[in-house]
Amino acid sequence: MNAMKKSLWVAPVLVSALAGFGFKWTTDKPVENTPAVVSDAKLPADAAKVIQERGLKPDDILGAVSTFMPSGQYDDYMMFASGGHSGQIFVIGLPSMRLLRTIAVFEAESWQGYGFGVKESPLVSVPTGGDGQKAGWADTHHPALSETNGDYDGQFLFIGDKSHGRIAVIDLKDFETKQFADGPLMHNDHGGCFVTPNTEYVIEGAQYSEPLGGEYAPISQYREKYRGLATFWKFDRQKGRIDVENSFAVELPPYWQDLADAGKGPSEGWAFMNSLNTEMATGGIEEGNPPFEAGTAQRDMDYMHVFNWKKSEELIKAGKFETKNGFKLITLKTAVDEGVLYFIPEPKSPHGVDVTPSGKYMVVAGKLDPHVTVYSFEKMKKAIDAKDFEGKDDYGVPILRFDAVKEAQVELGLGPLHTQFDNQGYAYTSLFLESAVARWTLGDDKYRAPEKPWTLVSKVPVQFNIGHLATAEGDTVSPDGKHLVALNKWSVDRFSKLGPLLPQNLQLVDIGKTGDTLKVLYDMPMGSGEPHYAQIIKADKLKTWDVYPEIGWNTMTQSKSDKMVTEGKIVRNGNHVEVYMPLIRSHFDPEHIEIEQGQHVTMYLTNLERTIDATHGFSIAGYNIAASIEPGETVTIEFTAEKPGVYPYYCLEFCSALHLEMTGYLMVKPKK
Ligand code: K7E
Ligand code: CUA
Repeated sequence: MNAMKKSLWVAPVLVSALAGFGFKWTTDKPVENTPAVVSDAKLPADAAKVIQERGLKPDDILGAVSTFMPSGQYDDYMMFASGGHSGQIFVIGLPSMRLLRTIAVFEAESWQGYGFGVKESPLVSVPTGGDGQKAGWADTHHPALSETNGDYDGQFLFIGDKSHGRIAVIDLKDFETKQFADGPLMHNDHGGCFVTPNTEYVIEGAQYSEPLGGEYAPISQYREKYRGLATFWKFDRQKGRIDVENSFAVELPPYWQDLADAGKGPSEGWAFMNSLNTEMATGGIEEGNPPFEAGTAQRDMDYMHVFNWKKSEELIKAGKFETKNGFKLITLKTAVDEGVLYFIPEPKSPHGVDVTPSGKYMVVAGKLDPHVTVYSFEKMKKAIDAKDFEGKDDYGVPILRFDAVKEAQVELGLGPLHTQFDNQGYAYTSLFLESAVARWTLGDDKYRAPEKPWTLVSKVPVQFNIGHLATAEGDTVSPDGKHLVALNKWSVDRFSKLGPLLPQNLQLVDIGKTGDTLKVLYDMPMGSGEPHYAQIIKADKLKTWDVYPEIGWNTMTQSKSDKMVTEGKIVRNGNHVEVYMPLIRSHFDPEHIEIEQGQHVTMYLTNLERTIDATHGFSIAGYNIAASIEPGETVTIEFTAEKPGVYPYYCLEFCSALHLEMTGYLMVKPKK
């Protein structure tokens, strides 16, 4: 195609695309007019040149203008994506797909001064003073924003660590991690975390069954000694912390519990959790057994676990629990006897379970089944009340009849995993094997798509092998539609050559229109960790602080610290040296700290700045200390001065023209 012809179609598309975004034209000629329209519109001539040189197609231009944010303009939505085995959380603006921040969660991160000596943090794994020790790692999968009445409220964020079975709590006032809740019964989790509609509980499902509480049992005793688990972490919103004392777990058969979702609306008070490996395969290819991948895929059906968590809560209040490793545990027997646990057959090697916005239906995707299966909560409830069971599993858990509770099955394609929703009556399911997103219609009354209910409407290919997907507020009671992000596992050939380890590819998909109109707008390489799930919140719901409310702020108590000073001082008390140090552009006070080898040092550093973004850093290289002290913050650093010598300390953030001069000396006199 020659350049002239290209500009013939490029120009009107660009014009209409721009017009759709409220672009004001300076030309008085009709915009459809002709190839010359681009220059008539006083677009820089260079823009048309770029379009031609790159051979941009209409959809490319639409993608570009849809996602471009001029400097200083804010994104409408914020996406919180898990970091996979980077252990962190990524904050991404939508529609620009700009990475705005990483939140250090489970792993040390020196820019945030996280894990390198600052005491105001749940992460204390990197010792200071010595040669340092390896920080731990984590595998974050599912972030969960706090909810009020089933809608994101923008206050807190939780995330699960699959590798250690932990949940972290992040306060969205300052985007800092405040707490790890580490369950004492299991070494791993996966189906976590998901919150109940008013964030009463953060739900965490275990994955790989094991003897509870860290006990030992040979694999030959799998059926008797190994167990699954669901943990309900009680959240104290006032304190902004998980209340471990009032949390509890439910003992489960040794199936591999997977993702969960909390009921809402009519299903509030209930929770739904998938499982796989109801075969109870124990692997061991080296001994001639079928490998896990085959052993776990023999049965056509696994079991959705249906929990009545409100009733479980009552059992806890009534004392009907055991205590194991100091943690409240509802035994499997109690769960069955008291009617807080039911099973529902679900095909086949299920992965995601997602409750529709109305709370009436649960959508399950089976990795090895081309359908999604939709269950009706009303039918479940009826079957439970009528004790309409097809039987019990080996552990006595009643199994509801599939046909009695199924509402619909929709054939979508290969390898369906996860489902999200919009405000037009559509559901979106990721198809891993097919590398596509399927749009299909809900037969729900909350939102109604124009097409027939429970039917596949369209698919859009994505690049490649999509895991989760996230739509704007798409797992709440009131999704926003507009944006969908496909979190693709493989990027293959999408980006420049980067060596054998490739980034994931996060693709923004326009879902704003009905019907067969899905379009990929933008590719965002994520070159740091592997996002699994993400949640997208309307940006104006976040009420984040610009600077800490008062000078001398303790970020763990979220209140003023009594350690803040405006003038530096050193207090010596025998072997203990306390340094009170204010920071302001561009000096530390004091600039000399003289101590003796072996003395114990506690430093209280306060950033006196009230200016937005006037962050200072503090580092002592030889002592493995790195802090970030944001405006108003007071941090505590503690170490024993084991190594003699002279250690310059300096500010890590380029805070002013004289930032290089923001320095001082720690002088550690050798012991005689
Ligand atoms: Cu499907 Cu951990 Cu939610 Cu990965 S999980 S994709
Ligand atoms: Cu303070 Cu650089």
